[in-house]
Amino acid sequence: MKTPNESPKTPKRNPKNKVTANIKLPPVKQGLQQHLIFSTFKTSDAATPRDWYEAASYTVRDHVVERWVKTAESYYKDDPKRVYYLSLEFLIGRMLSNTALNLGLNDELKEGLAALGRDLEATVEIENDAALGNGGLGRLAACFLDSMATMDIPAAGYGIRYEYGMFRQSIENGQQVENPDNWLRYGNIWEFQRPEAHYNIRFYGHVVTYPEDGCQAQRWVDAEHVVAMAYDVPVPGYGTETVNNLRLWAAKAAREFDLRHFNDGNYERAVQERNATESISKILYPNDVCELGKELRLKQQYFFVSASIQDILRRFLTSREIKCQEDWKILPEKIAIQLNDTHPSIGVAEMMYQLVDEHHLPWDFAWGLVGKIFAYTNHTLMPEALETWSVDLFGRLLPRHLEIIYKINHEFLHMVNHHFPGDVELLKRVSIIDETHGRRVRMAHLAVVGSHTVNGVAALHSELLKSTLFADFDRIYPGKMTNVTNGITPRRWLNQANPGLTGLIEKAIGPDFKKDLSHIKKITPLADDADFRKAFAQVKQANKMRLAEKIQKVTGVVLNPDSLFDVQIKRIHEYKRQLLNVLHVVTLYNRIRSGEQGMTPRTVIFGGKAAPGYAMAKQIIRLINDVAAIVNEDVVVGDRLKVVFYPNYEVSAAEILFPGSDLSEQISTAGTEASGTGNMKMALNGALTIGTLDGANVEIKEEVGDENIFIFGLTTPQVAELKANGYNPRDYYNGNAELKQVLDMIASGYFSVEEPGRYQNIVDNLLNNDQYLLLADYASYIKTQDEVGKLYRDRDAWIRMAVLNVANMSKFSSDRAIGDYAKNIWHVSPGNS
Ligand code: 26Q
Repeated sequence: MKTPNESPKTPKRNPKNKVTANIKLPPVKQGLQQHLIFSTFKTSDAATPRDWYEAASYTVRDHVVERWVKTAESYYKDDPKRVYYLSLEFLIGRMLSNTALNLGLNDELKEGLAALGRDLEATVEIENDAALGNGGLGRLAACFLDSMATMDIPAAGYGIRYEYGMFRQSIENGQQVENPDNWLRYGNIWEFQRPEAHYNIRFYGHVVTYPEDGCQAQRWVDAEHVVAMAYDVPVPGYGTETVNNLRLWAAKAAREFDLRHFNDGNYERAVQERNATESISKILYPNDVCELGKELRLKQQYFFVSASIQDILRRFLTSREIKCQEDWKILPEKIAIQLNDTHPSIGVAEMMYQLVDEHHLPWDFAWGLVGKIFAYTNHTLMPEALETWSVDLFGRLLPRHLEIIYKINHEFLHMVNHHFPGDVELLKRVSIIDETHGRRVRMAHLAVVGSHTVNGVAALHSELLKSTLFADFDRIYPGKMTNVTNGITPRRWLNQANPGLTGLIEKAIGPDFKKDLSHIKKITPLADDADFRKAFAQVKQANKMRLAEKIQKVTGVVLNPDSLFDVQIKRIHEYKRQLLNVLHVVTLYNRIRSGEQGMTPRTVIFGGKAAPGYAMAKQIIRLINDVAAIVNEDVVVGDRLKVVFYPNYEVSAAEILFPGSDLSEQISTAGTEASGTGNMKMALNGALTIGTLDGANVEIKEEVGDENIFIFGLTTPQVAELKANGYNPRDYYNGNAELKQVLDMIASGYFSVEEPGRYQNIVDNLLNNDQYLLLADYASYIKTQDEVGKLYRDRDAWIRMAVLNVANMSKFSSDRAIGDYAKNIWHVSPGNS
C-alpha cells in the first residue's frame, strides 16, 4: 500500500487523475475479519492477542491511508507554504488508539472487536510505544505534529528512525537497570518504507578549491557515503481529513562502499563497515550529561538534517521550474523550517552548502534566503546542556561545513563590530567559535545567527533567555527573541487518556471542546454544582482505581485509593528536585512514627528515567526505592503513607498516571525548568499543582488563579540573590529540627542498613553545595504540603478547585501553541492548504 510518493523518480502527476476517487473501505468489523485472514494469516480460533492487534491496526491504517493519499494530493495540487519540524526526537507512544480516536473510529473499533469477542483496551495494549525521545522535548514534537494536522497546516516532521528508542528501565534491588528497547521486534505496521526516497549523505574527506565563473568555488571530495532511506509515518488530525507525514530516516550502507572491499576479497571487512555505517540510526542517545561530545551523535545530527534538507529542496524544485537565481527568491515563501533545539542547527550550514555548492547560488543571496527560512526553539538555560563540538572533530567529520560556519561567523562578527565598534569582549562572547575552551563550535550561536526568530518555551523562560543566555544577541538582534508557551494535545492527554472525564464534560457542555479546547471554560459554573462535583469525584476515583490496579500489577504494592495520590513523573534530574519530595516523604514518616494523628493518608508516586551516565540521578532512584521499602513495610505506618517507584515511565504509562493523580509535583528550582508539560497534563486531568514559580507553572497560576494552586519557595530573583550573597545550606539544616532529623537519618543509613554510607554523598552534597537550593525551599515546601493535606480532607473544596483547573486549561492546548507559531513565526494560516 503506498501513498503517492514524492521521490525524484516519480513522474509528474496529473492532479485530475485521482487515485482515491474509487476507494470504498468496508465497515470496521469486516475489515478486522479480512485483515485477520489476509494480513496475519490466522483464523479467529488460532489468533493470538497480537494477531488481533495487527488486524485492528491494518484496519484502522486503511482509513488513515485513504486520507493520507488525499492530503498528499491536495498539497501537491495547491502547493501551499509548508512547515518542516526538524527534531532528533519524536516521543509518539502508541499509534493504534490515537489513530482510531483522531479518525473518529474509536466506537466502531470497540464494537467491531467486541462483536468478535475481543476487548479494545487489551488489544491496544499489545503495541510497543514508539519511544523515539527522552522526555519533554520529544513529546512536545509529537503533540505539535498532532496539532498541525488537526489545524490543517501543511506540515511534516523529520527525524531519525532509531532501531532502539529510549532504553527500558527496570528496577533491580532498588536500582535502575537499562535494557535495550527493541521496539521493532515484531515489525511496525505504522511505518511505510520508501526505498525510492533515499539520499546520499557524506562524511569525512576534504575540501578542494577550483575556479568557477572567474571566482573560487569549493568542492567536498573523497567523502564516505551513507544512504538515508525514508520511512513514513501517518499523522492524522482530529476532526479533519488532513493526514500529515512524519518522515524518519534510517541509515543504509551505500552499495559501492562494501563492493570495494568485497572486490579486494575482504568480505568480512565489507560487512563490518556496513554495520558501522548503519549504526548511525541504531540508537537514541539519552540526554546524558557525561556523554556530550560523542562523534556518533554529531553524525546522527548531520545525517538526518542533510537528508531532510535535500528532500525539502527536491520537493521545492519538482513543484516548479527554477531557471535562474530570481526563481529561488520564493523559497522562503514556500518553506519554513523549525529547529527543535540546537540538535538540528547544523541545518543552517547544510542549507548554505546545498544552495551555494550544489545549486551554485551566490553566497550573499543564499544567506538572505536562509535568514528567512529557519527559526530556532530553545528548551534549556542550563549551561552544561548547551551543545558544543570540538573544531577538530567537526572539521574531520564535516570539513566543508566547518569552512561554511567560519565564513558565517566571520561575516556575523564583522556586522557586530560595525554596530558595537571595539567591543572585543562582546565579539568573544557571541562568536560561533568558542576560543576559550579549546576551540569549540557553539551550536546555539549558529542557530541564533541563522534564524529569523528564536523562541523560549514559556514566558519566564523566554524572559530569562533575553536577560541571561542570549542577552548579547538580544542587543545585536532586537526583536529576534520571542516566546511561544508550550502546549499539549488534548486528544491524547484528555480524550484518549481520560475517557471518563471527557464523557462527563461532553455530557455537560457538548462535544465542541474536543476540537477546540477553549470551549472547556464552559464548565466553570459547574464547579459550584454539587451533582457535577460528585460525578467529577467519581471519575477521579475510578481513574485512581485503574492506576492502583496497574501499580499492584507492576510493583506488587497495594494502594489505598482513598489516599491522596501525590505524583512526580518526569526525567530524574537534580534540578527537578525529586530529592525535595523524598525529604517531605521522610518528614511525614517521622511524624507518623512520633505518634502524630489525623494526617491525610498519602500515596507518593515517582516515575522517571535517569540518564545512564548520571550517577547522582541513579542514586536518587535508589534512595526512593530504599525509602519505599522501609515505609511500605512499617506496620506503624499502615496505609497512611505508601511510596511507589513506577518503573519504565513512558507515554503509555503516563496515560494512566496523569488521570489517576490528585497532586501534581512541579517543584524545580525557580529559573531551571524551561516550561514543563507534565504540569499541563496533570492540571487538565484534574490534579492540583504544588509548584514553584518556574517554567509554565507561572502561567498555569495566572490561568487558574492564585487560590487554585499551591505555590511555594523562592522566586527566580530570590534564588539569584541568595546565591549572590553566599548561600549556606547548613544554616537551614541547623535551623530546622525536622529537616535535620531527615538528613541525619538518610546519612546514617536508616534506609540502607546493609550499607550505611550509601547516601552519605547525597547528604554531603546537600549540606556543602546544594546547587538547587533544596534546603532553602524545604520549610516552605513542607508548610505548603501541610496545607495540601488539610485541603484534601475538605472534599468539596478540593474537587471545586480541581474542576476550576480543568476549566482553565485551554491556553495549554498545543493548538494554541501551534497557532502562535503559525502566525508569528512561520507566517502560515491554519487551514490554508
Ligand atoms: C544533548 C546532547 C547529547 C545527547 C542528548 C542531548 C539531549 C537530548 C534531549 C539534550 C536535551 C534533551 C531534551 C531536553 C528536554 O526534554 N527539555 C525539555 O523540553 C520541554 C519542552 O520544551 C520543556 O517543557 C522542559 O522544561 C525541558 O526540560
